Amino acid sequence: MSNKQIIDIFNEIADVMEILGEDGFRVNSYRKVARAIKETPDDVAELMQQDKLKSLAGVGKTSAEKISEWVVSGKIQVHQELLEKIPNGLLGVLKIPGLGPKSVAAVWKNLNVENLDDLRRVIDDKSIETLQGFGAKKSKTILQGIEFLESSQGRIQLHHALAIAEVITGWLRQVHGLERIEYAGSLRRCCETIGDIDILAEADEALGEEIIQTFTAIEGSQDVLASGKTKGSIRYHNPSVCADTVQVDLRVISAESMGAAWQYFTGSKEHNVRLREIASKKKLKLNEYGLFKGEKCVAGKTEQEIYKKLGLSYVPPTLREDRGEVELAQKNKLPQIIQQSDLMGDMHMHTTASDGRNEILDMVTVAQQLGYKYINITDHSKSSAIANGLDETRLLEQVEKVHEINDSVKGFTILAGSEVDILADGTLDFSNEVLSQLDFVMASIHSGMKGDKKKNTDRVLRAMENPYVNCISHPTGRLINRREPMDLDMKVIIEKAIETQTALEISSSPHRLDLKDIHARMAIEAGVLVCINTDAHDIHGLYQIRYGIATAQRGQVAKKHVINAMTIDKLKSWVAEKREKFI
Ligand code: DGT
Ligand code: CA
Ligand code: CA
Ligand code: ZN
Repeated sequence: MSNKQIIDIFNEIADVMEILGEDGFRVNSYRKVARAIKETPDDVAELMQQDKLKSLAGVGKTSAEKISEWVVSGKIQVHQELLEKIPNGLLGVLKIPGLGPKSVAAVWKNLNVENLDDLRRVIDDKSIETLQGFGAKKSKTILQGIEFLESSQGRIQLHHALAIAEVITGWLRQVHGLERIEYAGSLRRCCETIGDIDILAEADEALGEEIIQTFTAIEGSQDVLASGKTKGSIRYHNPSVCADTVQVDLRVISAESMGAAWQYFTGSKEHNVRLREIASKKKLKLNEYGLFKGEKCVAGKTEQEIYKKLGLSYVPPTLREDRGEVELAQKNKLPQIIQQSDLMGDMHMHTTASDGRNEILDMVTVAQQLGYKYINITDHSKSSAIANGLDETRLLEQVEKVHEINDSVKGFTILAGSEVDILADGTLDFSNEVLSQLDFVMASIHSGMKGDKKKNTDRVLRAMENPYVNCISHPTGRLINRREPMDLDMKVIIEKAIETQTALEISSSPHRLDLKDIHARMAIEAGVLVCINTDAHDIHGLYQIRYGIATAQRGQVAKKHVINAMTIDKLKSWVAEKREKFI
């Protein structure tokens, strides 16, 4: 059982209650609990055992009882009873973007719509348009929503969203008079997946229509969902850019409001709610047009002046999730989050020796362009046979080669490492004698991830106990939108990481982002060092470090928490220390 299941159940309870027209306050209390569970790195089953459920925001006695009921029985009676009250297929109708519980209730009660097929039927025969608030336009949007739901899995990965956003902003720059163009929403906050892409264009109001028309005419604009003077919205799909289909919203904003709009549309919604509360305590009003005292706009041109007038230090977008950043900003105590320029090296990458596509020297060249002072070469070990993993002989040959190349490159260090497989019992693919010849060892699980929590966790613990293992790479093994994380006891792993002086990786691969933000935060708060790496398989992969940095920032990671932000000398003595302590 995982937190995700209980989050879904609580949200479903709220949705069904809303469809049934129940009290909004109670509906929201369920949503709050779902959100609190989503935000916590802790396992709810464990929180229950430790009698700590009520430490979650919004969880009182009743919700705690419901969570316990689920942990014990795998069910919640209220949930079951609610599901009895609506047709099965109605939950599918609820998943359509833009169709909230109130609309679902309307089509169900008035037109007997019980599932997606029924919904299609009332759209086709236009009977939906007879309902109050459901014109031809809304009907069309719903139909597109159904198609969208059927054609894509919904949220797309960060790097795909970024690729699309870059093409669109590039296209829009052709409009003469457009001053500035920026990303907002979850893309700017660098969330791991993106629901829709939000873009803001700063321009004179008179240019609005031209900008929106240019936007909706872009190649790949499959459907125009909205097209007005200041706002346009399209469904974008262009296979030559990316296989995903995604909604893109563009808003044209005047210079006076640009900061306010950028702040508002960057979100998150939860962060914005907190800001508006602070504004109202100061007898001010905050919206997407500016910060107002009565009718007078007191800030709006820049985000900085808005935060300042609210008495907050500027909150970087990656922190805007209402995870404590507002309180810290009030006290001027925001963490100095890690920047890409703080990194001194990348500790995880592959070359042609295993499944990489470039040579060691190619990787060095790009690493130097990125401003690094060192890299660690980590090809796969022999158990990863499909990845052409190195056996002992090939590894030791590579070590020699790395040392040779290292001697020929000035002012830069190439370390000889390995991404050694953690075997089923937690031992490693190479003997300690072989590992002792390496400079920095990354250890990973690549197979058998389905085991139970205890077994998985013990496997990682045992690997960390090896004196030569310096970092566990992509610790949970998840693949975003493709593979669930391994069931692991992250708390125990973190404790062992401290005890054994082992770092945990934040993999920058946009498919992984592993550790993820909340786990990274949990690790650094406990005192574990993290290592932000790309796991690059070619020179281009090295540039994906931006996603790892963003994930680390979202976890409030600072420079002092990052092993590869250390100088090479410090890094080497850190490795030596573990060996001295445990051999
Ligand atoms: P997404 O698209 O699901 O990945 O997530 P976002 O955060 O991009 O959400 P989106 O596109 O619905 O809205 C963009 C931002 O606009 C959001 O982060 C905050 C702001 N916003 C949207 N709706 C509301 C709202 O009802 N209240 C407040 N305070 N802000 C909102
Ligand atoms: Ca969005
Ligand atoms: Ca949006
Ligand atoms: Zn790797």
